[in-house]
Amino acid sequence: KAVEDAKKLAAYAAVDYHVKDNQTVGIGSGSTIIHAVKRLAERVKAENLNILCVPTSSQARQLIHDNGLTVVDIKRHLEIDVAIDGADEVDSELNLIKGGGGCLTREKIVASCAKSLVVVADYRKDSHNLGEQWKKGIPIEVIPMAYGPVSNAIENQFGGSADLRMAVGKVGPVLTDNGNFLLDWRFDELYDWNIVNMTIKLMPGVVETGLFIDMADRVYFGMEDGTVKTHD
Ligand code: DER
Repeated sequence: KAVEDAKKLAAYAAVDYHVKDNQTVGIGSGSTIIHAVKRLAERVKAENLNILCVPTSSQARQLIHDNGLTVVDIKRHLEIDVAIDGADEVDSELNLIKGGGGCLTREKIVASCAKSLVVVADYRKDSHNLGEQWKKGIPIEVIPMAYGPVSNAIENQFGGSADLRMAVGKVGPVLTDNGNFLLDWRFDELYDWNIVNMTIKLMPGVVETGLFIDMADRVYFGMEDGTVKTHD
């Protein structure tokens, strides 16, 4: 309950502060964003706002549609005013681990096209260093054929273990919206995440990493005591 309330607090604060009339808004994936979309729909209705929404996943597309908001395709809306998204963990430099929901590639694409990226999260994501609270590793999207070589390359270069993400509702590995596999790399020491991100990105077969380095402009944390903490 406390966590859900915290997600809602962060989401409402972000939408109320950042969304203005006649904007194109990138909509992230996960559970916190659900509150943001509900708040956005409330404001659109109450204030008769003209808002276009760019989804970052099939979940986001459905969420936008189910809330009566307008879905648009990024290829015709390259200028995104603000992207609002969740995160699995945030460090003191606003580096993010994303991809717990498996949507990191489209999330990063939309975020890269946005004038600003605003993250909404509950207090469990507020860390000093990556890995303090998020123990499921850094998600990496790979083309299916490459999951073995990439897992090997990461483990040989950086240690830890990079494991294929298996589906729950279906036998076999998770398939992303792009038809790819996901590795979750559980690292066991701290690194210069910018170097790690660039190194892994260059490994043949890697589509995208869940390391969002120097991308977030502001994070809204919903706190346990009912306050909202922002970090720029
Ligand atoms: O997968 C992602 O990056 C999502 O943004 C997700 O991890 C955030 O999840 P939550 O809002 O359900 O915590």
